[in-house]
Amino acid sequence: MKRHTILPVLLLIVALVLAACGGGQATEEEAPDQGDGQPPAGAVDEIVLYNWSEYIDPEILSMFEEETGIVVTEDNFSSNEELLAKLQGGATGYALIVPSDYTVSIMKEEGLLAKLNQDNIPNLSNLSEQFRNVPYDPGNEYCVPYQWGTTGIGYLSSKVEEPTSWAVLFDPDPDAPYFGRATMLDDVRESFAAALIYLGYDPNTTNEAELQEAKELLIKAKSALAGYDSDTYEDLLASEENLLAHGWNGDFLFVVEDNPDIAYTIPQEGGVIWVDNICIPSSATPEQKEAAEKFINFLLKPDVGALLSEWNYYASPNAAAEDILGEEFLSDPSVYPPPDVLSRLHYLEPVGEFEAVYQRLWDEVKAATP
Ligand code: N2P
Repeated sequence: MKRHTILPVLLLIVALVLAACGGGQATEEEAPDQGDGQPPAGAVDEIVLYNWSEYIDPEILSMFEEETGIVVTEDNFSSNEELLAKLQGGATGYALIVPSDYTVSIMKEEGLLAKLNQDNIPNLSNLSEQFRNVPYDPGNEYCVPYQWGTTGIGYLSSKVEEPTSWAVLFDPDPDAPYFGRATMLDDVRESFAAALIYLGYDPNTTNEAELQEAKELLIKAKSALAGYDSDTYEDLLASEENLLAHGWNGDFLFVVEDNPDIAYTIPQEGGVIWVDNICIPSSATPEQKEAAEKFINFLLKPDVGALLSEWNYYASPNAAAEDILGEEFLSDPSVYPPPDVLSRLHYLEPVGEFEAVYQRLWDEVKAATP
């Protein structure tokens, strides 16, 4: 073979070997034209992320801006229903949103999500296998799993005995120290799920009689509640204004630093498990979508995925990030529930027409005097 024919063949062999070596390993690929600190001409230089409160390390936004020149600003919601209503109402301007599993299904059905251009998201390969094929979005056609976690009870361990049953909320003892100093999530599906699970019913039930029973229980629980809260309940525990709260695991773990007395548990009857996802609304412009895909690809870098979970104390769907997170994090049972706990957890699912029934009953709960 002549020299000029050998070279391309050699290059091909090197390329094939490199490709083979890279198989199954963590990658940190960059989508086209990323990394020069400047958005390309005609591209947007600012996008809005519509997210749950305190759900991203601000450092991640700064790092992304430094790398791409794109500023990510945040707007916050407190529940899936608030996010859904906002999009259903025709809100524009959001490039990224973070719905939970069951809400992804609803949004897909209602045409509220844009399909991802996976060519712009090569770091998708860093996701763990199980998160490449979630039932509500097989193949990550619309969304990328962001964090996952559980819903249970946080409490001050030196003042309250470990709550082993949801009875602490649904059959509250007026003499208990937490009576009047407890909160429940201001979240229709989560609060109904807690009551339905306590009753031994399916948290996705569409049986009116079961829902009525759950409603009565939620009203009864109000006598022990200081209020409903999904945004500051962990701070109210940390300051010891409250002693017990229904909430999300990572939010409690986040404030252990401020008050080491805070503990988290999932009652014996079970709890909720959820996966939050980062997606692009169909109302995003092509330029916003391109910037949003850059951001999603950035989040999927192993080190960025690790930063996200380290800051949030939520479990990572990113296998490459988990390699960095290390054993201590991965073996924390409050973050990664052990198999016996996992077997008692339920995913929320869309309930179709019944969403309106849940909402009506929830409005009645909120308006009721216990
Ligand atoms: C973060 C809230 C977690 C979202 N503050 C629960 N789906």
